[in-house]
Amino acid sequence: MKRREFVEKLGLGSAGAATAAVLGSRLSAEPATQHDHTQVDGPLAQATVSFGQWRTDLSPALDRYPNNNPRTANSHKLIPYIATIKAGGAVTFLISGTHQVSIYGPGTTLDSITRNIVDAMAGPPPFPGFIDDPVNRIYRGPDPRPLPQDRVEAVTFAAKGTYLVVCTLVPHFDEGMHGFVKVV
Ligand SMILES: [Cu+2]
Repeated sequence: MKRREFVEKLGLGSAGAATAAVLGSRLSAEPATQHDHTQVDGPLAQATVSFGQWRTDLSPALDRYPNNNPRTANSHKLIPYIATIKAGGAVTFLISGTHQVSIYGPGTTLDSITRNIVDAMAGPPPFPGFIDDPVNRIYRGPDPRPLPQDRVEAVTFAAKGTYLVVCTLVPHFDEGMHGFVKVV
C-alpha cells in the first residue's frame, strides 16, 4: 500500500499526512536497535550486585558524617560474587566507594585483560588511573572521581553466557576486585 492510500484509509487529512511524514522520517532516522519495548519479567529478570561496601567492623566505627569517604574503610567485593539473570534481564550495580565498573564478554579472564593504564596523575594528590582494555569489553562505567561515592548503574545483558565484571581502578584491579554475571 502506498503511503497516500494508507493515510487516506486512516482518515487523516493533509495536516495528518504531514505529521505522518514527519514521524516516518524521524522513525527511519533512528538506529534500528535503539529501543526494545519487549517486557522482561519473572524471578531472573533482575539481580542486584553490591559493588564495594562501607565497613561496619572497624574500631572506632566508621562515621561518614557529614561527608567522609575514607578509602581504608571500603571493602572491595562484588556481592554476590556470581549473579544470575536471564537473557534480556538487567543487573543493577549498587556502587559505594571509588570504583569503575567494566564488563567483559564470555572468554575474558582477569589475566587476559591488558594492563593499559589511563588517567594516572602524579598529583598532589596522586591518582592511580584506570585500566583501559576495550577488547571484548561490552560496558565501561563513567569516571567515578566527579561522581557521588554512592551511586547506581543498571546494565542489561542480551545474550547468554558468563560475563566478567571488574573494577578497573588500578589498585582494585590489581588486587582482583571482580565477580561474574551468569546469563541463562
Ligand atoms: Cu574498585
